[in-house]
Amino acid sequence: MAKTALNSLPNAWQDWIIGNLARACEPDGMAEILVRDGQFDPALARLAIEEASDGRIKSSPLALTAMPDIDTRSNCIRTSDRVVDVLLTLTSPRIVLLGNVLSDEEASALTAYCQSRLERSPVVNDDDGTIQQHQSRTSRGAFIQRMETELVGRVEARLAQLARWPVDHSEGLQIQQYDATNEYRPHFDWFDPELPGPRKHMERGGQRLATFVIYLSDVESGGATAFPEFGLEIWPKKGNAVFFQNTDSQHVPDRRTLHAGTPVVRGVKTIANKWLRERTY
Ligand SMILES: O=C(O)CCC(=O)C(=O)O
Repeated sequence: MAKTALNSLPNAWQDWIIGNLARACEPDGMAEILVRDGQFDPALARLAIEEASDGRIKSSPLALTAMPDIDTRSNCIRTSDRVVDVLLTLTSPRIVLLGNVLSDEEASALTAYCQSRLERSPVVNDDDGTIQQHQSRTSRGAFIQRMETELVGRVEARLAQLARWPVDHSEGLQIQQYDATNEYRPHFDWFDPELPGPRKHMERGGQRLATFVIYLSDVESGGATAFPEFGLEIWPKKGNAVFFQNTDSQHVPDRRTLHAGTPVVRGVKTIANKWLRERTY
């Protein structure tokens, strides 16, 4: 078999795979480390391990249906540059509230960076996929390119480690700012594959499997992220983030993930969205 996946990895990682296989390490755990610490594509990681084993192990079907998810086996997660708190977890649908994802300075710097670029936020048109203003979403927003600045790259690498999902399988950050009375009425983040407009957006990168909403500000009153199907409301706190899976493990949209940004009553709410895609985006 041509060892293309294995050979595409840096030599140090190739040696690491071969060494760990020789010590009979568990392939699933190895793949997890390759994705988390090496930032490799999950399918590439599995294939490289399979190639290095000379056919003794096979990629499990799970690798193909892998989902972004957060390791919530303890109350904190050590990423390479920050200790993040696990504040609340829900198993199904999968929702995790995280604390201390961004420092106060990082949240303020991201907000300041985008301030001059904010424009009325759009939604995707169901018929043709164009993005248009709509009364259901009254915030202002701005898109940031992936790795646009050192800070953006640092935050994206941290989110990738938390969700164990490669940076290149995600959209750039989308900043949203809500003044008093602004809101985003109940909606889904997943694209409806039955509708022509959203289907166009799936051509690049596939489905939006999971979402991070990162709170870049505190809000005096109002502005919760609400999940009306099961009565959950999450209050914005600067530096915190909520993560949720938009689909089941087979990437089928989950209607329980209906959610909203409820109207801000007093103060200004600023968030950064990060959508994690099925494939390279
Ligand atoms: O504002 C929020 O809390 C949620 C935002 C949201 O759902 C979105 O921008 O897609």
